[in-house]
Amino acid sequence: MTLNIGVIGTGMIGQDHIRRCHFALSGAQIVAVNDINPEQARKVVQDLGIEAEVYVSGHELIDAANVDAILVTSWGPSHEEFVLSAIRAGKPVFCEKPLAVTAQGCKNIVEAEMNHGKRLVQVGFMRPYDQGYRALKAVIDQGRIGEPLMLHCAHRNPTVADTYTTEMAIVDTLIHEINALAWLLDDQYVSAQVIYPRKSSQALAHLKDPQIVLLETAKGVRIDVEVFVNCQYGYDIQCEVVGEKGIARLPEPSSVQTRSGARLSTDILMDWKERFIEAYDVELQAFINSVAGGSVQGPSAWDGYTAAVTADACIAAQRSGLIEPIKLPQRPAFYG
Ligand code: NAD
Ligand code: ISE
Repeated sequence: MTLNIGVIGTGMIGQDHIRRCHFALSGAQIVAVNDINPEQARKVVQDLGIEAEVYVSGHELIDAANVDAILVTSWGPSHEEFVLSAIRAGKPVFCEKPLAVTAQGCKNIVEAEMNHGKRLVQVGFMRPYDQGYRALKAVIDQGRIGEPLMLHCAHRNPTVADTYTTEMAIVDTLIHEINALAWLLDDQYVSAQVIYPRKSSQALAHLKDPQIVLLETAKGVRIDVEVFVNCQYGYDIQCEVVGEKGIARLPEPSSVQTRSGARLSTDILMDWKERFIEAYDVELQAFINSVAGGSVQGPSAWDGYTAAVTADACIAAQRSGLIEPIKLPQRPAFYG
């Protein structure tokens, strides 16, 4: 059976997910799209050559009889209303990060889903689907480096848009580490601190860049994440786990090594879409398969909620300069 998907938000990642669900993955097709800018939605449908109906309202798309499942790839502030609407319609929904822009918004979704009585929501945290992160987790889980003690991580973008703010370093960028590192360590955060190194001259006046976020976990692991979104040289994700008996590093993306002109070199990717292209494929194929199998799995609304609570503490730490506590509520049995 083919899953009929409706997509809300036809910007950068919306277009990429439409292409992958319709052409690259199996078991699904895109039958409906919506964007607050309908011209853009029409153009995307035309450019990709797909036969999808363009809806002027995201809510009408959700309620359409031929739409079995929804992808929410619109701007973050609109996610909550569309996910709640999908839950009301009883339809599975894959929502790009962030699940909602406030912890309360995520909580509203958790409560609606629990009231519905069955999981419907998967959040677009793709790093747990990345081969490199999975291999790193296997090394940790097999005890090959002993108990993890410290993590040194970096999330670097070459540049960002002028609209990118100091808080977005947390809610747009660090949010991936917040989710992935808790999963990697099977641990949860208890405190956060943010410190600001010397500011890069490449960053706009309003933006503090780079930033170092220090997280502490319940087991006492100390994590430093450098968020540097004007690093110029590439899109670079680093993660080194220091254990009691050894060190494990996230593998670099595979790339041809060249020896030429007295240099040994490999290219560094510039685009996040390329860096995690396989992980996006695997996460969305998993969503399609789990919907077909009758139960949504993968990163849950609860994971979206706890990431938002952690992000709130990081933003408080950005503003206070202090170590801020992170109080995560008990995971309900509903979320396993
Ligand atoms: P974008 O600005 O390129 O696209 C967003 C689209 O949503 C735009 O076309 C906009 O017109 C549309 N939109 C906004 N409000 C809407 C509404 N109320 N109803 C319908 N459409 C609306 O942004 P993007 O880079 O594609 O990001 C979209 C979302 O995906 C963001 O939440 C972002 O954080 C997330 N994202 C996730 C990843 C990842 O690695 N998982 C990567 C990029 C973006
Ligand atoms: C973007 O919004 C993402 O989610 C990418 O995965 C991320 O790494 C990038 O830095 C963000 O801008």
